[in-house]
Amino acid sequence: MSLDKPDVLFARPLYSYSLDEVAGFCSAHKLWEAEDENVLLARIARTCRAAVTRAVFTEAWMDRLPELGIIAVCGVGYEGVDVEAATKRGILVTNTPDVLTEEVADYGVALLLAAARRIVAGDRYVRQGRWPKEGAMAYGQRFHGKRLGVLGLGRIGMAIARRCEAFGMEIGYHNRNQRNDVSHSYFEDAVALGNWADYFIVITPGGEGTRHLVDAAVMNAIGPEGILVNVGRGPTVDDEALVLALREGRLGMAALDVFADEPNAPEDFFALEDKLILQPHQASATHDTRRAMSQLCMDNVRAFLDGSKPLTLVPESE
Ligand code: A2R
Repeated sequence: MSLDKPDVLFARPLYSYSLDEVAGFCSAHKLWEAEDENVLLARIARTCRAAVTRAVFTEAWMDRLPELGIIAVCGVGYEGVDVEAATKRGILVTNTPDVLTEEVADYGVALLLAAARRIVAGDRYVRQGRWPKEGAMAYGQRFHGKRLGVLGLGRIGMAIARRCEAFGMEIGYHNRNQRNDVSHSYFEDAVALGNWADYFIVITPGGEGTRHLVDAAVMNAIGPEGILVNVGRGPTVDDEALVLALREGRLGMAALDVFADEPNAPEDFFALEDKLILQPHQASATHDTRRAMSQLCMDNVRAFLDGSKPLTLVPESE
């Protein structure tokens, strides 16, 4: 420990510029830079009460840090931290909800619009010199006025729905629980929602509860004119089923910002140029929002170290 600064373990970097800006109050120990992870963990075992990560924090790390009292996740999804295991050890878990909601919603709508109106395909068409040779590009699909199915009508899902209502779209959704504060149509499962919807956006959390929730049956339900967008978590969509559904024309188009094995995307996706838009997980990636996420993450750490209740505990830690 440095003289007056508390030790904090950073399992993963915060977003690049932000460590000095938001973590100046602590003595930062960067696990990803350590020559030997075990040596670093042993050195701070008696003094480290707080840890920061972007997604994953293993039980092995928890075991190596017996004084740990908080794991602060920089992001809204925290399926990479076993909260039950943390709670058993008396460790609180926080995430960074709300500060990224509007950003992710903007991006989700942008992907849907880009797919429907063939904006990425259009860029390629001009660059490849196809316009003068082949004439007008194949038409896209109307966006405004369509039916949008939202899988996961939570904070971000609601922000997407608000935007799409402004486009004159009708909103339907599926959650495990029907909301009593909205008038949007509720569907009992993802297939029923897919059958109703023209376009379908996935914004559920990750973890076992949502793994392959969007399978071949849901893709068939969305249909040959339909568009599937995933801005939630990669494993929620069954990749192999998606490749087949797009190849066979059972699903019209898809746009993905998240993947099961990031930063790798399945090679089978690459050949599906005109039917599939691929993005490197950047729905919350603006300077403003990444700074706000980093700040909130460190505000949680600071509150804990000051003896106060962290600002945004995950529900299971409350
Ligand atoms: O199921 P409910 O009633 O708890 O509603 C939540 C829904 N949800 C699900 N819907 C269907 N099947 C499931 N197995 C399932 N699990 C959860 O997803 C809720 O409406 C929504 C999640 O909303 P929030 O908790 O408000 O999260 P937020 O901030 O909108 O972020 C969603 C996800 C993150 O977890 C990251 O993975 C990603 O967006 O960035």
